[in-house]
Amino acid sequence: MALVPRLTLLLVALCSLLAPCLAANHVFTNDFIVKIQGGDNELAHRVARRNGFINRGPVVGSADEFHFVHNAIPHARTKRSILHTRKLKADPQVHSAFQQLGFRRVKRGYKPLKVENLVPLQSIHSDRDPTDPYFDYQWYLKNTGQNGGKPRLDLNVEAAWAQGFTGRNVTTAIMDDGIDYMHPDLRHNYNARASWDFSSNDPYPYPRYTDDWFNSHGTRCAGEVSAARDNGVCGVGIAYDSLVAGIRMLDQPYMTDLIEANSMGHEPNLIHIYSASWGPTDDGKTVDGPRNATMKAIVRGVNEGRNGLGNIYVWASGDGGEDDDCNCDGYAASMWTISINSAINDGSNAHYDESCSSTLASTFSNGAKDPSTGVATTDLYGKCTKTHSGTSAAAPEAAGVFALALEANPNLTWRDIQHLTVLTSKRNSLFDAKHRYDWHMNGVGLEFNHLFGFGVLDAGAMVALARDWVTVPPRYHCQAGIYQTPRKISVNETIEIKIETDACAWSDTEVNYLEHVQAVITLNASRRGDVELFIVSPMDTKSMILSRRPNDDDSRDGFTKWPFMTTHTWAENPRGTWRLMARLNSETAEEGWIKEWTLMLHGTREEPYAHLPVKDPHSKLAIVKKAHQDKKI
Ligand SMILES: *[C@@H]1O[C@H](CO)[C@@H](O)[C@H](O)[C@H]1NC(C)=O
Ligand SMILES: *[C@@H]1O[C@H](CO)[C@@H](O)[C@H](O)[C@H]1NC(C)=O
Ligand SMILES: *[C@@H]1O[C@H](CO)[C@@H](O)[C@H](O)[C@H]1NC(C)=O
Ligand SMILES: *[C@@H]1O[C@H](CO)[C@@H](O)[C@H](O)[C@H]1NC(C)=O
Ligand SMILES: *[C@@H]1O[C@H](CO)[C@@H](O)[C@H](O)[C@H]1NC(C)=O
Ligand SMILES: [Ca+2]
Ligand SMILES: [Ca+2]
Repeated sequence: MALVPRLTLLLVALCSLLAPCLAANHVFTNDFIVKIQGGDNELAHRVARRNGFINRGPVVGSADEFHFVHNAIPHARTKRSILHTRKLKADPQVHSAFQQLGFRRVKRGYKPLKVENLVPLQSIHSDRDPTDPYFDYQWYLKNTGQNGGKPRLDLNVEAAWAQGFTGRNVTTAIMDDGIDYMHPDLRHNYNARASWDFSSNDPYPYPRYTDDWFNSHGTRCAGEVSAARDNGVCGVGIAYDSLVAGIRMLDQPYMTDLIEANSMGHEPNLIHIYSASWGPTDDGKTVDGPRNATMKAIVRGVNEGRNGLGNIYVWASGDGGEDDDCNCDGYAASMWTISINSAINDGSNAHYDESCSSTLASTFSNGAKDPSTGVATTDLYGKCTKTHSGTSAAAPEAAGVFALALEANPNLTWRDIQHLTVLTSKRNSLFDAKHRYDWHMNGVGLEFNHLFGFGVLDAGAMVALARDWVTVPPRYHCQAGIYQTPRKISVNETIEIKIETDACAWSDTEVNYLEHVQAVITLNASRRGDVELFIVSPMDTKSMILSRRPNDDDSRDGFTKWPFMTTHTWAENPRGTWRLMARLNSETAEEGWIKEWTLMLHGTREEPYAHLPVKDPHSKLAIVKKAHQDKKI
């Protein structure tokens, strides 16, 4: 498998593109990544001490890079500390020293909703329902139509519990603003060994108090995954016998690459799933993603974490609403994260939902107005809430469902989890409130939607298929083609560029069954936000890889080797002609240039589901297998 070189290539691509966004308004922190010749921790301590620094230890996943801090430098300043850096670099044992930039990462949907006169619910207890007082408010677990919701539009968790799976021995890390680990609904499921506080460098990721309870986000997410059952407190977690770890990393003045990398690489053999409900600012004009060290940590997590099976990174797709596009968020758009959008209790998308072709599936979150349709879960200081919200609330639900699947089959790899998600998510009654994005069928019969990915997670179906699962064949990375002649884009005219590919047939990176597809694109435009991009697969599946972003008025940076990703062509055969379509959607005259398009195909050479038994002839598995059989010969 030619894994390493290709991954490195993508790494370089993503980082070089970030250079432009780092050009303006720098903030420099008191954190340095220092590379030490022949690095060991003892030597690093000595080097740090003789230069007036403290060595905080090795950078996760690196043998010779260390995290240094200096006592005399403020946490954030606008100037580079040239003298300190120069002193370090003059040390004969120091190979390189980089002062860490500070940047913004925001929680998704932390804003508390006003709670007014919650309507008391009718009791819906059946014998097997949990007895927890808030269970009736957890419509996303069991939707009986309470508060105007659609009956059976839920995560179907009771069907997974009924098969005996409750998340035992699976740990989910909540990367956030801390966890109230003394909460009576969480403390018995708290995994202290796998927890850490990167915001203040200690083992206790307890949330910092503020009057407005701003730091309640992580605690609320934790309860969705792992609140205890039948204990008379709050509600119940989706995987109520699983463990949660707290990784506190959002509560310091600025984010750094080091904090993100250390968080995403923390205890990768103790932690199975990492859940993130934050990202670059959702202002509809930011284009940003993981920096160098973080990218390395993610790649290492999926390749080496969980003793080689790969960590599962679950990502909230974003709260920027229809004016943002989650393919401009390098975390959500990554192949190595599972990006989760949300639907509300009637099946429509929430007003804050972003759309993009990299979203894999959806769970549930709060609706626009009715406070009793929020997400009920644990809250700070032993309390409960009914109003957790945003795609923030959606990502931990997915983490909980994946914890159930991992208990059902601990051998699942990070890719198996994505395949299971594709095959068991349901359209149910999800729809676009504004009727812009319909459901479409891809070339092998899988239904997808630009807002919801492959639909809403179904815990019962996922666990059942996980039990029978046979690990998918090896993954290959095929660079299918590269287009490099500048092409002008104008208003009211769609240009089309073609790449014809044999998908690396007869080479050692042949891909016959797709997983992710990336269109790595360099372009500029007089107004970046007016550019719309689509790719069409040889099986005629059209993905919108960039939608119009009215607030993005960039005219300088454009996109530099940005990896736009689509999941919509999953399981298709990639051989044939791929088309890239570009246009500027504007009232006024604009112009732009597509400068480069590299088509990257990721998937398997062998049929991925050949060894799986088909139990239900109407299942998506049956449909895809039949499509694969029909296309053979
Ligand atoms: C990030 O990685 C790229 C490619 O390896 C390198 O050119 C660049 O200098 C790195 N940036 C930092 C800040 O280390
Ligand atoms: C639970 O997980 C630990 C660590 O991954 C493992 O060593 C142990 O065997 C597991 N126990 C069970 C009962 O699966
Ligand atoms: C996991 O893999 C091991 C070794 O390949 C095998 O013995 C075990 O039965 C598998 N467990 C499940 C649940 O598939
Ligand atoms: C975009 O690139 C083209 C070709 O390199 C150049 O002529 C044009 O001035 C650039 N436009 C903008 C808006 O930067
Ligand atoms: C593009 O077409 C729309 C609708 O036909 C029109 O209103 C707009 O003025 C056109 N834009 C330009 C720059 O010609
Ligand atoms: Ca409880
Ligand atoms: Ca966003």
